[in-house]
Amino acid sequence: HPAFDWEDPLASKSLLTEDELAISETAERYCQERMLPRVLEAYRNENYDAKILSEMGELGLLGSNLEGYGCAGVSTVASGLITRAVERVDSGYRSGMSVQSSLVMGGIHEFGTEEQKQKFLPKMAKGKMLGCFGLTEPNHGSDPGSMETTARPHPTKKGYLVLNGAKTWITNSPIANVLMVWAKFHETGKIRGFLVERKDCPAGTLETPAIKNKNGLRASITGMIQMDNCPVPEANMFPDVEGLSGPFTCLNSARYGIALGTMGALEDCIARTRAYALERRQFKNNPIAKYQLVQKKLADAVTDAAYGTLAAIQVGRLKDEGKATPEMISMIKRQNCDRALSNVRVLQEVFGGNAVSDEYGIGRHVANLFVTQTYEGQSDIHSLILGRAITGLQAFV
Ligand code: TGC
Ligand code: FAD
Repeated sequence: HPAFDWEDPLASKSLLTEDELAISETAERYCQERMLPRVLEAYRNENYDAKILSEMGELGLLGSNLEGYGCAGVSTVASGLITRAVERVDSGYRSGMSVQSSLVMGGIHEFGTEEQKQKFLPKMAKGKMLGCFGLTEPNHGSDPGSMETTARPHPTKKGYLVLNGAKTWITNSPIANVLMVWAKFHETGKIRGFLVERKDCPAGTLETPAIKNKNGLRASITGMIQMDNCPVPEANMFPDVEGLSGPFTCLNSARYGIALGTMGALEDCIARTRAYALERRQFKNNPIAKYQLVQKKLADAVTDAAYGTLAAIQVGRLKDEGKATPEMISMIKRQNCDRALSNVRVLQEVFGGNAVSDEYGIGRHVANLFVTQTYEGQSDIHSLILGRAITGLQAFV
């Protein structure tokens, strides 16, 4: 009978097409050869190298599942295999890519006018123009529907609106050329989406200070968006979408990417732990991998990585057939983030004191995976989304 493969225990590769396998290999090669050597320095010094996005653009990895406008048009599963390859190196690098690809390019592709698509997407696909997604505010995170940011007519300039308000914890905001900002529209009080171009904002109307000294996701760059009568042309507003379905549609894609992405981080921790446990010897010169308690930790982690991967592939297939529901995406985002975090916290124990050294990489993944469990809907919020779908009763308020 066939041999058991601890790196792909339930043969998930057998569910992939030849194209998907080739895309996954290209992404894994780039990430291991080009990204991995940079991550330790980036994480230590909180130093995000924006060149990474242009390198990914060269390889066609940005906005990869979008059709046209210089994008590759691959399957949802293939785009998830890219996020998995990136997150195997670091969740922060995956964050920078998810925001560019799923949230900003995905939003423009879904809701933009033809002119907006032509203007932004080809440059963004090459990583020559960088984007960020501003939904969360200092007083409104899990409940973005209560946001305070407003869009009102410009006091003097015809055809322009002004944005006022603040967004916080925004990945890529300090380096973004185009900022997708969600704000309440003056006439209706409904949430609308705006594409703010930094180059067109007069001094003092737009500030994007970095949030420094993070204790997770240090290889990504995070900041605020502060808008004080920030002008934006009416032509830069999404024409038809209003309400939370705009930002949440973008989030469906990004949350899918996180579900498969976090499996990459978990798999990297499994590989590192296995290698360490086979090498490290304690008590009668035995490798600690020989001890049952260590083996159980690996068995749990390998099982959760395999289950999480299969579930994400299934939801990706359904998404491409138009049969995925947002609740399915909540389920895999919540489960995969929770299981990845819970397992890596346990695997960390196998490294003993060495877990405390950043050279071993495991502590970095633990800190990062806490963030993945928190952003794009904290896990308890996804529990409530699922609970509402199961019972028909709303628990948020
Ligand atoms: P609710 O009544 O549930 O819905 C309001 C409107 O939105 C629609 N909708 C969706 N549409 C598409 N996809 C989804 N997943 C959708 N979920 C909801 C819904 O149909 C309705 O439409 P309409 O036309 O009837 O108005 O709204 P609520 O205010 O009760 O929402 C509650 C809750 C908890 C579900 C929601 O607010 C939530 O998910 N909160 C979590 C917030 C969140 O995820 N923030 C993410 C910020 S971005 C980010 O974190 C990026 S990190 C990126 C990185 O670095 O990788
Ligand atoms: P809160 O909403 O204050 O929640 C705090 C706790 O209370 C959570 O555990 C939550 O589950 C719980 N809670 C809240 N309401 C309920 C309830 N009704 N019932 C039960 N429990 C509840 N946002 C963006 O818009 N764009 C980005 O690019 C972005 N990038 C980010 C990058 C990083 C590094 C981080 C840390 C965050 C980022 N975020 C971004 C913000 C992120 O989406 C929010 O942090 C997240 O949605 C949670 O909101 P909050 O931090 O305000 O927590």
